[in-house]
Amino acid sequence: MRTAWRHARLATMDGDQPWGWIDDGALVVEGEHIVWIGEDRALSARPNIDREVDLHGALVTPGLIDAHTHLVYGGDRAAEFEMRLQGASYEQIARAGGGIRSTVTATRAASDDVLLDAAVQRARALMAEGVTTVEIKSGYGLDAWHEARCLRVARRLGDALPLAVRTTCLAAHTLPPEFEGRADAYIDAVCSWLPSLQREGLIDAVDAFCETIAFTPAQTRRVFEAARALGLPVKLHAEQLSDQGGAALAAAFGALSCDHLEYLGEDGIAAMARAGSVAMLLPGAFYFLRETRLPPVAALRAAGVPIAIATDHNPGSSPALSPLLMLNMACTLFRLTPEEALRGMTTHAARALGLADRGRLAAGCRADLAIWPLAHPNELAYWLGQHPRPRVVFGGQERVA
Ligand code: DI6
Ligand code: FE
Repeated sequence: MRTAWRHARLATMDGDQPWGWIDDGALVVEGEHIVWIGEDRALSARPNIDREVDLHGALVTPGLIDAHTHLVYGGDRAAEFEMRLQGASYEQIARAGGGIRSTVTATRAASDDVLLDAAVQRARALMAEGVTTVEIKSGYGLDAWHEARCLRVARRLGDALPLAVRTTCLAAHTLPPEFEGRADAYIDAVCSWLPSLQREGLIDAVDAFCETIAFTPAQTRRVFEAARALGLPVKLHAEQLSDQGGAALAAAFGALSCDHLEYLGEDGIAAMARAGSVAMLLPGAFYFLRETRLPPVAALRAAGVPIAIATDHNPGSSPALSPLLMLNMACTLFRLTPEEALRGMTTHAARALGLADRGRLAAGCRADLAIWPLAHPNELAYWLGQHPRPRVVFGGQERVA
């Protein structure tokens, strides 16, 4: 079955032209993939089209990719938000045993179905704004049983929804209370869980939180060595609250991405450029924690490091479920151009997940499409507080989000 989607204004995000623009374009989809894309007038020469859909000039982009989320967790942290407004800092709350640990308690107490239902609601909000692929990290279980359980919930979410799910093990997120004062022993435990998690098909990548309130570079390195021994790619929460040299360490392991990066220095940028790691900027966390130190966008651009944008959805530092709001914040707070922001949630986000078959509209790529009621793609980063609702096509199938 070959379907031609005709008369679209295509922001392919492929190639070097602005937006990869095609003014009156068409795509031919067979199964889950795009088999042809080009000017609509060149389509008439194509034989064997079974079905035609006229898009009447609608804007089509690649489906959005939210490549950094913590979507599976129990409870919320609204009370902690209130404490921060009464003067406590994110770090103070974490050091006092709140923060991530309070979400660990709530997550361990929640049943699989409760975790799944909540994650499905969140994922539907992302899909309603055009997300077709999401990355989901563990990191609120923090023991072998609960980490595996949260990753299984993430996999079940991918079965329950048309959305594609990639999973990342973030067991090295914070020290669980059982290991108080024994961080190295906890890292030993994390390394020992990875083989069975991989055997069960639960992890596509391995992440860690390298920070004064979490794990040291030496501990992070041990997690990365265990990942490398299994052939698993790594990524890192790096330089979010201070410069630990985490990005350079991750780059030395060929990291797919280094994420947050407000405190990234020149050595880290050079190491990322050499390794081809993506800089994953997370404006939701920057905003919600009222950070003032900006990620070094100009230096990243100058070094040719690809920049990606994600929601970082999590209950503590970014309870955001609007990818389009993140595009706006990437522009207003980090001064990305609207086109850079969209590349950050398409082409570069795909690269941050190690996926070559999506994030742009090209022959051979998945037919993951967002069809927008908008005149120009710069509007994706423009509207604030009320967002356009796209029609969404997941691997060739249009589904109501
Ligand atoms: N950095 C973050 O912004 C999230 N995790 C991390 O390592 C926050 C997680 C949380 O506060 O629950
Ligand atoms: Fe995160």
